[in-house]
Amino acid sequence: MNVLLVHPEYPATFWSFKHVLPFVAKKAAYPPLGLLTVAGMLPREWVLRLVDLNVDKLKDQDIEWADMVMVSAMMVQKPSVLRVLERCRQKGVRTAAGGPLFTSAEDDFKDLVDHLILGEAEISLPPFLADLAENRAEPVYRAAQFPDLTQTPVPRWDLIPIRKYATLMIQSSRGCPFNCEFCDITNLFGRVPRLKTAERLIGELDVMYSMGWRGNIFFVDDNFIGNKGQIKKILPELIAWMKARNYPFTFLTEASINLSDDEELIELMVEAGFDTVFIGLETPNEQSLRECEKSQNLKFDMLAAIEHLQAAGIQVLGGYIVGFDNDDETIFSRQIKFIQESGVVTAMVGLLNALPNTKLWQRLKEENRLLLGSSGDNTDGTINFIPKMDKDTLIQGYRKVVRTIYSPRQFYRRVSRFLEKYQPRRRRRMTFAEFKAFLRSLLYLGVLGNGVTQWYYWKMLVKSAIFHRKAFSEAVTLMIYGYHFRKVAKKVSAQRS
Ligand code: B12
Ligand code: SF4
Repeated sequence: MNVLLVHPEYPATFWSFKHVLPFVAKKAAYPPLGLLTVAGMLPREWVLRLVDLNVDKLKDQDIEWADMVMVSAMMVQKPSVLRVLERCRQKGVRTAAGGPLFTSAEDDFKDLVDHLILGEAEISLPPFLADLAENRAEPVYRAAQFPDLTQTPVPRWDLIPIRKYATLMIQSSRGCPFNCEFCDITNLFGRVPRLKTAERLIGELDVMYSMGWRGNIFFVDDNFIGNKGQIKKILPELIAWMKARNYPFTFLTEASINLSDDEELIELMVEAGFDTVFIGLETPNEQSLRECEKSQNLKFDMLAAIEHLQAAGIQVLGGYIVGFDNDDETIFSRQIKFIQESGVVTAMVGLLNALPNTKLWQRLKEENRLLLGSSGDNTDGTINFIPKMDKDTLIQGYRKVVRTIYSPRQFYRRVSRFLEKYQPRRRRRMTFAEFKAFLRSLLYLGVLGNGVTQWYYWKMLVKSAIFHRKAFSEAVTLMIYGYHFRKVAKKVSAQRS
């Protein structure tokens, strides 16, 4: 059986890092881990090919070759998914699909996909495969429980050209113990974090290492510290592995703010090679934190917590939201101040949107405030419900936040603030690709950039070369990110309401 695995295209969003990729000579920021994992569950005798539309084109011959096309996607990829499904339909090729888009919006795809395999494939895929073998596969398979991750196979990295990606990925757990109103993680993956064993994680790292990968690896957990006790037992083994190989990788992940007062955990993570953590900081408005049930953030002085992590050698990336019912027109300047003072350079600011079947979605539905489906991109400046604040004021205010924090001056100030606080544990070795990125940045930002960006670029290079030499590589990377964020911010500002 010939099976074509297809990963649809991402639009150019905050997270696509599309405008950074030419600097690092990569085609995409992240590989399709879900699809690679599912590939590991398919029968060994099947012939598999994977086309990631963020890296390659999908040719008619690819579809014609396949007996079945399997698609994986999140909501933001929906437009590309629809195009892929239409092409398969025209060629009469059987389709199967899974992943968060299909799991959270099953009804939208009932007539478009032959087999929807919903929830985690460890549970929903085996019955599909068994029925397919007997020629009686059904339209929908749903996972009724959350699987134990010890069943999850090692991703089939051999199916993709890993060097075309900027960062590789690994997953140590699924699920999050918190239950924020707007988040669909607890629907999709539950509130009890399920972890892989240290042995299994090391096995996955061994595969990436033996394939020659050096550089960034993203632990794509919903909350890496969701089960602190377990992860503290795993980290010493990661530390030993990394030390024995002289730190071939740097790790980034997502965690909740209660990392910041756990010295033991911070120390273990930094020692293991974690230098970046994404945290949902959301808002400086305490009523809004209460509204969205982000109780963990209320327990901390968030600015002090961020500073503490930066001083320990962890760069904090932040997620922020405006548009809560408790936000009034002062929220825009408060968010700007909060972001600027924190030195969180990579600040993903979104308008509140209701993802299907979240608690927020249910509440807004009951209040008759839900409008249309979410685009799935929380940074595209659209909103899918009737907000309490006047909608135009909210959208204009949102745009102002994005425009301001990514203006060359404010961005420069934030990078400076970050560098003042950041105490990297070890100097980040510039890889050859990063060195080439640096040379390209000299040309595109330093020589060909416009007057203002050129000025701040050179100012930052000089400043970091003199005062922050240990973090010089980070400073260059952040200036390149700034270029991407400005392009995305410009697109958001130019959109019609
Ligand atoms: C890593 C990640 C990213 C990476 C993407 C990397 C990539 N190339 O995929 C980055 C940082 C770019 C990203 C960005 C965004 N993300 Co994201 N992301 C994740 C995260 C944390 C892990 C995804 C992952 O790799 N999981 C590991 C693999 C093994 O799991 P999986 O893909 O779910 O696959 C399993 C099942 O879904 C299923 N399955 C998957 N595909 C298929 C296919 C078939 C055929 C079958 C049978 C089964 C199947 O089987 C697999 C094994 O069980 C998830 C949360 C999560 N826990 O999944 C959010 C998540 C997918 N992201 C989400 C969102 C909303 C976004 C953003 C819009 C912004 C944001 N809030 O972060 C942006 C949009 C992307 C863009 N470019 O604009 C939502 C999606 C909601 C939805 N219903 O679609 C999630 C669920 C988290 C959340 N609630 O915020 N994200
Ligand atoms: S802490 Fe993060 S992953 Fe957990 S429920 Fe809240 S938003 Fe979702």
